[in-house]
Amino acid sequence: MHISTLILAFTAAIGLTTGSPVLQQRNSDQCYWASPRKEWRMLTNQEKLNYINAVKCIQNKPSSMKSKFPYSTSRYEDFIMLHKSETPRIHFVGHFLPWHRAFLANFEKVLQTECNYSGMIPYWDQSRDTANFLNAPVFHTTYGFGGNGAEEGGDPNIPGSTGGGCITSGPFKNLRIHIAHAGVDAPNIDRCLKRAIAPPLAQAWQTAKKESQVLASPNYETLAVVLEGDVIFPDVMVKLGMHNSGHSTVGGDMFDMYISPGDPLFYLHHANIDRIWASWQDLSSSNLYAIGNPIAPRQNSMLSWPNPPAGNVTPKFELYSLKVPGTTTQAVVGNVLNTRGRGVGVPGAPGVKGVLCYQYV
Ligand SMILES: [Cu+2]
Repeated sequence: MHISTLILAFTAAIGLTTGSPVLQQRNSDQCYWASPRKEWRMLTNQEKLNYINAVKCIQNKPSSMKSKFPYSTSRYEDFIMLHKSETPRIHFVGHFLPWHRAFLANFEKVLQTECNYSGMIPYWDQSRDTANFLNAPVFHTTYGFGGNGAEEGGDPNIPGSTGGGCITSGPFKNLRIHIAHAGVDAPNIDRCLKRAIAPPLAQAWQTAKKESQVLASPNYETLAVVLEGDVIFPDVMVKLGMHNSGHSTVGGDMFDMYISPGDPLFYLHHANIDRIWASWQDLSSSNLYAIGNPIAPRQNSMLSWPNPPAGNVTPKFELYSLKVPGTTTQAVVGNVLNTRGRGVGVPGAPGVKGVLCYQYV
């Protein structure tokens, strides 16, 4: 076959030819072109401002979850409350990764539908900044999220941390957060956003080597624990993990397991964790829909989920409080296992289809 014939056949097959029968036969709910989620420094300055402005936009929109979260004062705080209220049920569990993937997808959808944002959530690969961590592009005062907290000698719980006070620069320096640190029903407070940046921790944990160790995990059960991190494990590699350590490198609000989505960097860090999971999923067809590990938290002592369900997470497992954007259906794990799986049935889970259509670039 001549090369141009091949190209023609190919464009027809993927539905690029206008009006091609192939295109018409397709279910428009499927994921033909996965939207790119880019690393922060890959965005143009204008794209960076568009994202920052979209986040500021939802910070200035009233809560639409007041009946559920009376202490939420904005659309942005709805997400802090959603995360805070679910914290005991979504960390150190088999569904940690899919819950946070769905949470980010919902946040992204709200930016797009309620604030006319046309991009995607960016990710922050901290390993690109370890040589000069305090000057990472994400900390830029105009084209970033501002820098460290005021110098208070760092956080005594985070080795090598600096700052610790309210952030003093950038678009979020005047942000007020009204969600209390502890207690799901704790009344409103009025406070700033804090950071206690810890460059040595980033140098030790946020590295390409750590990422490749995570990607070498033989199954989901290992991958999920190594990526999240868990203090109950003696192996230091597992203990902190790229997820937990990435919260600790920023410190302040990001160091608080309950209300860390108060720092906009939460979403960029979690997109990076999601990227690493997606990279692992892409390594083999059996990885793509792999899921497991217990529903109950591994650390019952520090989290209060009384009588958690027994058994392991499956594609049918419900993601508490998260609905698929644009539907009234409760999301299940299977909806979000494949980032490019919109409209595609999930193996082993009749009736469950993917809802996502993005990829990391
Ligand atoms: Cu979380």
